[in-house]
Parts: sequence; structure tokens; C-alpha cells
Amino acid sequence: MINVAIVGATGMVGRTFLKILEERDFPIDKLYLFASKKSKGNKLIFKNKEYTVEELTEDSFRKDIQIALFSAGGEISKKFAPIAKDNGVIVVDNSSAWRMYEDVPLIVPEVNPEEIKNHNGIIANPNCSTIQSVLPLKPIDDIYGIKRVIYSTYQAVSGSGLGGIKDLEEGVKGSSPKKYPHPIAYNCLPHIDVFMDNGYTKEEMKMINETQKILNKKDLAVTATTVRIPVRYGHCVSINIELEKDFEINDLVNHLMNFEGIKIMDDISQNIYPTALHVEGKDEVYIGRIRIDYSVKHGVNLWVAADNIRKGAATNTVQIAELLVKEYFNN
Ligand code: 11C
Repeated sequence: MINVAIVGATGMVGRTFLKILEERDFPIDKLYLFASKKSKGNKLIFKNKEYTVEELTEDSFRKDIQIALFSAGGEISKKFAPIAKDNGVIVVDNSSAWRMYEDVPLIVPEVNPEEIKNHNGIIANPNCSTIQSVLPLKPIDDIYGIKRVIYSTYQAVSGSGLGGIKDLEEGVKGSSPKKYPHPIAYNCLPHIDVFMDNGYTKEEMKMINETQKILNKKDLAVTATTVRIPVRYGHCVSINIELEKDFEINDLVNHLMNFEGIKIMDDISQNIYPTALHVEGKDEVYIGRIRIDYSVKHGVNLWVAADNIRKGAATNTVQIAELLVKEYFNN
């Protein structure tokens, strides 16, 4: 049994950690909940027991904690993950703070679980839209080789936290946006996170860099356009892939179907394909609209949908913690 801490316990992902740890019966002995000063004293329920949220301080990790799941933003992770690590705690971090560091594994358990062995006390959970995208890319790359990837995303407002949901809900009633630079109600914005010097958004660069790191293909050609759309939960990604080798579309579908964590929903004769609403509350990555791209020699198009708060954040983080249990705590 493991002593676990959750940092950012009262946030949207923090609360989902609790649900998923309970659903998956994670072997917890002691549970510590940390958050900012303003959430100190809040009560949260885990397995029918009430826990009191403590303020996160530099002394928080002096307790007997083995694994800490962080989801409190990059600044908190930058400051507190090293403190946790120095106290012998293994951190699984959901922020973008550590993802691109060489000695920090960036893990999607179905794709690169072997990376768990290379950690130095901090393991990073990828960006939500990256996680759901690399699941189908992995078996396709293993079998046919991937030459180039073009991502176009359709991302839910919950990806921006409660402020995004509020902008949508208040926006449909006519209020001006507070989180986004333009109304998100009845609109779509080709702008997620900040713009970088190269003209891409940070979200687009995360998808590019993280895909290359997770697939261990530093030079893979990847490009992305990321778009915020007015749905609450569930990110969708249109993925165009150019392959090295020729393929039979039915074989490719079978390979995807047999890959852990993927569910195929693809019957256009019955209007069956995954939607954002369909994937809300689910842990798998759903794929439909699988079709040949006739404009290149070996091309395929996929439509990939997943719950951004579950598989895109909390579920994947808990799955990484499960890998840690298997690797280091299974006695
Ligand atoms: C969004 N993907 O939908 C972002 C949220 O790097 O973990 C997650 C940001 C991250 O806005």
C-alpha cells in the first residue's frame, strides 16, 4: 500500500484524480490532499471517508509520502516538484513545466511504458490533445512507419479550466468573455495558450514537441493547428498521417482496434463516429472516420476523440502511478 499526495486537490483535475483512484482501486494507505491557502480546510471525500485539504508548503513533503500527483499549474510544479523529489517522493506532474527535460520521462502508458525506468524523481504527463493523438500513432508507426503528421484540433473549453467553462456558459447568455480574447459562445478560436515567436501557439508547439518525444522520433515531421470550440468536455483531433509503406485500410483498422486504450466507432452507414459528448466521462480514446487520404502516396485520415480531463489528464496520470506501483512498490 502506498502513501499518496495530491497537489491541486480542489481543482478540476485534482478532484478527478480522486474519482479515478477510487474507481481503479489504487492501493492507497495514507492520502494527503494539498492545495493553495484559500482552499485550506476544504473537505473532500475519498472512498466514503472525509479528508481535509492542507495548505501546500515547503514542509508538506516531510511526511511519509511515496507518490505525489501534481495538477496545480506549471509555477507550483516548478517550485514544489523538486522539493518533493528531495524528500524522496516520486512526482507525476500534469503541468507542462518538466515535459521537455531530457531526464524527465513523458509517458502515455499504452505507448511508452518502458520510459518509467528512466525517471529521476519526476515523471511528466503529456498535454491532453497530445495523449489522445499518440495512441493511434503508435501502432501505425510500429507497423507502417510514419513520415508526416498534420493535427487539426477541436478543443473543449474545460481545457482552460473553470474560466473557460464560465466564458462559454455566460457567453451564451450574452456576457463578454473574460478568459478568451473573443467570445467562445457560437464561435471557434484558432488560438489555444499564448502565441510564440514562430507564429504557432504554445499548444501547437506542445503537440509537435511532445509527439516527437513520446514516439522517440526527434525528426518526425509534425504540424498542428489547435482550435478552441464551444463544447464543455471532450477534445477532438483530426489527424492526417503520411505513412512510409503501403497499407490495407481494413488491416490498419484492425491494428488500431487491437491496441490497448483505443475504441473504434466507425460506421458511416449508421452515422456512427465519436463526438465530444460521447466521450465525456470515458477513459478510452475513440476513433472514427478512418479513411484513405488519396492526395498522397500512403495517407490516412483519422478522427480521434477523448475526455480531456480523464484520459487527457487525470486517468493518464493515475495510469503512470500504476506503472510506478508495478515497477517499484509491488512486494
Ligand atoms: C487546453 N490542452 O485544452 C490544454 C490544457 O499543457 O497540460 C492542458 C495544458 C497542458 O487548453
